[in-house]
Amino acid sequence: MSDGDGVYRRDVLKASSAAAVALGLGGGGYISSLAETDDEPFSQKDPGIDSFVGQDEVFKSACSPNCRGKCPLEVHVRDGRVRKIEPQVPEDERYKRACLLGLSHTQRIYNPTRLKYPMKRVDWSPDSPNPQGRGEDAEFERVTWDEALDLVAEGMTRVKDTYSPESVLFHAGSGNYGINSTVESRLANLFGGSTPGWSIDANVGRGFNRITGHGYYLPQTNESEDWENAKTFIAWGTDIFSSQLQMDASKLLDMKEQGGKLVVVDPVYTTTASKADLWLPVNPGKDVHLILGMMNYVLDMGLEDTEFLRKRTTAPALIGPDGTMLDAKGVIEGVTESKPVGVDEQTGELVALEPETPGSYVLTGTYTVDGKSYETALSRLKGHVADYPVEEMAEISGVPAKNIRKAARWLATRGPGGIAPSYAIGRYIHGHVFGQAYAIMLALTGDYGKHGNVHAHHPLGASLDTGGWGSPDDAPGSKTLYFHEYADAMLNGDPRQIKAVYSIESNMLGNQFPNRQRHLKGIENLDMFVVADIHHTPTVQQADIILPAAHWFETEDIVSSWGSHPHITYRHKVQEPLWESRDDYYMIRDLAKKLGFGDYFPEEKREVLRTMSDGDDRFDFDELRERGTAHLGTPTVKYTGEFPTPSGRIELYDEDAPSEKGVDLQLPKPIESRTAEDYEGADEYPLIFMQKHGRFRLHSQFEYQQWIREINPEPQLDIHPKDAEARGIEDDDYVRVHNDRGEMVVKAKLNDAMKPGLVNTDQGWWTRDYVKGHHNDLTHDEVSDVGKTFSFYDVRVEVEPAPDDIDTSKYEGNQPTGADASSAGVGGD
Ligand SMILES: Nc1nc2c(c(=O)[nH]1)N[C@H]1C(S)=C(S)[C@@H](COP(=O)(O)OP(=O)(O)OC[C@H]3O[C@@H](n4cnc5c(=O)[nH]c(N)nc54)[C@H](O)[C@@H]3O)O[C@H]1N2
Ligand SMILES: Nc1nc2c(c(=O)[nH]1)N[C@H]1C(S)=C(S)[C@@H](COP(=O)(O)OP(=O)(O)OC[C@H]3O[C@@H](n4cnc5c(=O)[nH]c(N)nc54)[C@H](O)[C@@H]3O)O[C@H]1N2
Ligand code: SF4
Ligand SMILES: [Mo]
Repeated sequence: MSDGDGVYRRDVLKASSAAAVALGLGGGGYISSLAETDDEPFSQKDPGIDSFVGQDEVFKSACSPNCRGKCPLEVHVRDGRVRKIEPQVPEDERYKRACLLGLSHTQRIYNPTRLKYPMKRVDWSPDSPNPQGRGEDAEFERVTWDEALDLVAEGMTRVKDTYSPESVLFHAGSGNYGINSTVESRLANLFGGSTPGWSIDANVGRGFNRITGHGYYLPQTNESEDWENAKTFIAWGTDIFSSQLQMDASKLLDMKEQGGKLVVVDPVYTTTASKADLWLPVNPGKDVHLILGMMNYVLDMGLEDTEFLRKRTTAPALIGPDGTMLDAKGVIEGVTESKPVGVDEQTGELVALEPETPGSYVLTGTYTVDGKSYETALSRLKGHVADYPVEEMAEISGVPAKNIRKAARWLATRGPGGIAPSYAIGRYIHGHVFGQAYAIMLALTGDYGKHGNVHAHHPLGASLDTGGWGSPDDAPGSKTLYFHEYADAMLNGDPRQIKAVYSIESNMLGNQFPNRQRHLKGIENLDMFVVADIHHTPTVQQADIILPAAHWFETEDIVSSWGSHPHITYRHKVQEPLWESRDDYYMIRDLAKKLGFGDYFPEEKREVLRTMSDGDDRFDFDELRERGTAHLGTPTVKYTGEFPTPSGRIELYDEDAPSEKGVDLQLPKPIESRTAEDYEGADEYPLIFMQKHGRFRLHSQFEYQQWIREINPEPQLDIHPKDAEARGIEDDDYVRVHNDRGEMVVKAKLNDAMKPGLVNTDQGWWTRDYVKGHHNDLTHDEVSDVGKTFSFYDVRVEVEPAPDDIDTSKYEGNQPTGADASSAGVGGD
């Protein structure tokens, strides 16, 4: 039953208005500590196991951190309090989902780390920023919303007048997939500020794009409901059962039940590897060697899909001695546009290669045209991969030769399938070369455009098309600043000086950015740092102005399912924002008013949601509100048409390829940085350090969740027993992990699933969770010319027993919340 407001009421016995929820109704350990009332403490019984049947108001909402879930939820409210969360059945029922994190929002919404009031650093003002007052010991005082936004507007205007409008950066992270980052961009465009470009997760996709025209983040792939049709699924550097656990992982099991083979390429024996038919334990950073070995085998054995190569790739295209492709324009009469040229097998004549056109084109060989010798792109590729024989690649990659052959044979001969890389390979600095290489490998095996094909470990999902709402026609517009440019922009004015930052949905100094100390220095150079967040994160602690954002259940929104299922979800407001927190929309609207752009932001957010929806003809706004989700009709099978490349075909040979570190990349060649054996610092820092995306947190969100802490109480360093023994380290010892940038102290966990030489600490922990330091004190912010992506895992460290005098008292005794949750007092209590 619906009340017409999209809110479902199931047998409401105790009808209670959601709006009536406020402090002190109920209570609980958390809320009573925050409520500043003398209400009776809430029953200590876990609210999750209460019986609710027939007593709840049920609201439709969504969980939306940057995982691949974006799970539609049903939120149960009783007596004015959120009691229980359940998965909501979306339009396509096969995508019903939710993990423990999403089901634990009862703990998040009443958590003591929530920010409660707008705050100002006591020694900061727009004309006297006192940057030295920032940091761990910064003190804050409560201000009204009006005062806070006045100060922000004044700070922005000052920076605009003193430097330029672009010196104000409107930053957004990946904390929430509602509309508010678009709302923030609208203000940025009106103001003429800087807006963020992503230098995270983009590496592999960039390489893939050079060959197929698709991809920036991971390229599109068939919807996961189709994965069961794969005959061979190579999960390449992805622990799907940890990082896509909510839904897509189960599709691998469906595939196995249908007889498909699961191959896992990972230096770690992960949960996903434990389900594999074949595990290839590659050495970190050697993926390009490995895939070149596989290509070598496929071409050597003649297993390539010749029909596909002729119809959809540039395999038959003639390449000249100087590396340029022969152009049909000027060579073949009547052709007026640039096109690659092939040779007809039957007639021996030159033909222009049209997209999506089969023909009896010659695939290999050398031809003379106008006295010059040309060879086909496939011949070039064959010649190239001949330099990467299987046995040699086995030696380098650490994968037995027979298993390299087996994986390649399965992929090439068992029918449709594919390679599903993750972002991990892109966390090595030249990871784009892998993107280039596997795009070509899947062209050899003909794995594009069919049921059962796979190109990434998650599909792209469905996003609301916000039209041009983020950039009004009459706005001066904004300038992109890539994440990897932030530190230099703040410190050195390169490529332009940044002096103020307004940040939403990001924990940039607590997890998002590598080389934390350098970014902290950058922040020191700002005149104003404004952070809006739900929780008191390490980034919030560095702010001059703190703006408390509403929890997701306290906002109305439309949630896109980036990287996930094919629906968008309507988020109904379950309760009013607690304390003085606010939906970011209203903060930005009021700030816009103070900056003179008030007319551009309607009073009510729903009006904006409606306007955006009206511009997207794939769904109806009112139906979406009523139903909760809308399937946007994305096609299940991808890559069925012409490729968006100059030739309309997959370009096996990249004529205009960039070169990097002196290596030209017309065809994929391994380039390494810190994983190379001869890397300069390899002796001093012999271990590769990664920070896996573990199942216990979503980046740094849910760090404070008590249920999770009970099973995963503190950060740890996964280290192979041999590496530990060589350093005199035993299980559960505290260790110092260090390199030339910084250090951290964590508990060691001996783990023989790790490849020796590789250590790991799951990302997502806040500074307060470490005994000392932070994982991003060890990472660097270098990017490659082509990949332009932070290489979080291309990092070397050394590990030693921690000094005797470290203070580990926060983890002594049985403290399920682990680190000192109660010290998060800045929220205003
Ligand atoms: N639970 C949970 N899920 C998440 C996230 C989260 O924080 N928590 N984050 C989300 C986001 S934004 C992202 S980008 C994705 C990330 O998801 P992934 O990209 O899958 O995650 P990673 O943890 O970086 O790495 C996956 C695997 O790569 C392996 N690996 C490391 N080095 C190498 C190598 O050199 N070669 C190969 N072949 N494998 C290697 C690791 O051992 C690991 O098992 O996950 C998303 N999902
Ligand atoms: N060392 C290392 N660092 C990494 C990675 C790694 O592999 N290794 N992975 C990187 C990757 S792939 C990614 S995608 C990034 C993710 O980095 P971030 O984008 O910073 O992601 P989160 O940690 O989820 O932080 C989001 C913040 O937004 C807040 N938030 C949530 N909803 C809202 C809202 O509605 N309004 C406001 N104002 N705030 C809100 C949350 O409370 C949280 O503090 O981290 C990167 N950092
Ligand atoms: S954290 Fe991700 S997988 Fe878990 S419930 Fe939320 S959206 Fe779904
Ligand atoms: Mo990510």
